[in-house]
Amino acid sequence: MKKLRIGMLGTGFMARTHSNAYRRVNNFFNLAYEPELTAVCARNPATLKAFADQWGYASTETDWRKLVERDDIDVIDICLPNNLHAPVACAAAAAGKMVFTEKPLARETGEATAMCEAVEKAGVANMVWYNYRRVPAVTLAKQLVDEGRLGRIFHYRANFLQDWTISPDCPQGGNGTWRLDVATAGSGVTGDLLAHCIDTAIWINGPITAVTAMTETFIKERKNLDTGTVEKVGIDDACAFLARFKNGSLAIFESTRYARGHKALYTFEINGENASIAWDLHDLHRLQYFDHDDNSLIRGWHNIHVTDGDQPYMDKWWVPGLQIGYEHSFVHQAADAFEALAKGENPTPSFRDALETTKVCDAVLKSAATGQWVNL
Ligand code: SOE
Repeated sequence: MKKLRIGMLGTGFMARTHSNAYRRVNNFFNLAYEPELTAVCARNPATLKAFADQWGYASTETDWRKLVERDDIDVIDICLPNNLHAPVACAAAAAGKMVFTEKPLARETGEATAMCEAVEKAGVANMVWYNYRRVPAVTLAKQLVDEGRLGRIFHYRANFLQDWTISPDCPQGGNGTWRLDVATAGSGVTGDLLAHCIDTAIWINGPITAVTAMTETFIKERKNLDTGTVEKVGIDDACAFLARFKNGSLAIFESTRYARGHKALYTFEINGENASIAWDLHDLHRLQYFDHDDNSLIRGWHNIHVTDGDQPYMDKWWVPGLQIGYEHSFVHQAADAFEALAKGENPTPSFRDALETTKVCDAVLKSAATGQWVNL
């Protein structure tokens, strides 16, 4: 088995999800590659050591430039705040490393395009961790659409609702709360949450051609933990937009961090002429499916418990009826990436695939700022 030496950047929530995927993937999938946790890099030496010990990284670095230049690393995996994705990815590509990055690809289209050009010029494999594609029920939704079971698609509807920034005392800047600092994050819910919805939507239903959006920043000033001062908030706290797809269907997307009671409620529904599909992250192993061809006496919504070996990824896990969870979507993405590499293909979504999502996010923010429809 060929070793893939991983250089992880970051020690936060996403570094944990990716590290867990690397540690478990070969226990469940037969792959030609085996990741090796070679080094992890972060600025805080105490948390860095604790993370390296807990996850079994063989060495540590406190300067990302050193990690990127090391000869004993094959893959640079970026789990850093969004403003660091472009500089690290471009340097890693120039150093000949494969580059994986947590979503979104970048803060905006200019940076994202530079990242695509860097990996393509260097000829290195690249991937963005849009993990929800690899939730088995979501993969099954794509399979059903690709098989043509829905027929012509009319509607796509998606939400991503949270409630963790309602308090005015929640700061911007700092660990985790960098997501509220526009200079670091690029945008608010649009780049952080709607990016997931847009990635899934494009993957399942094809390109988005036009958007019209509104955004709101409910709390106008917050303390910035990096500077210690109270500063204007530049991110979108909530965003709703309408969209048109190339296939003629219409969409409505909504995201907010002010939906009291909702912690990470990602839902989507697709309505076609023959059938409809609905999915909910809080019940992620179930797919709701309505088929108009069912006998009218028993026609109704099927509540599919996606645990059968015939369903995507499930032959790799337990026995029918026993479900899996959030972390497995990352294990699946790692498995798919290593299978692609073994075939000499680039993993998906590639940087260029993810650039499309960034372009839609930028169009949404532009539309909200101008009050106009924006074509893509
Ligand atoms: C934000 O709270 C967040 O952690 C996102 O950054 C992730 O991408 C999403 O999957 C869950 O919510």
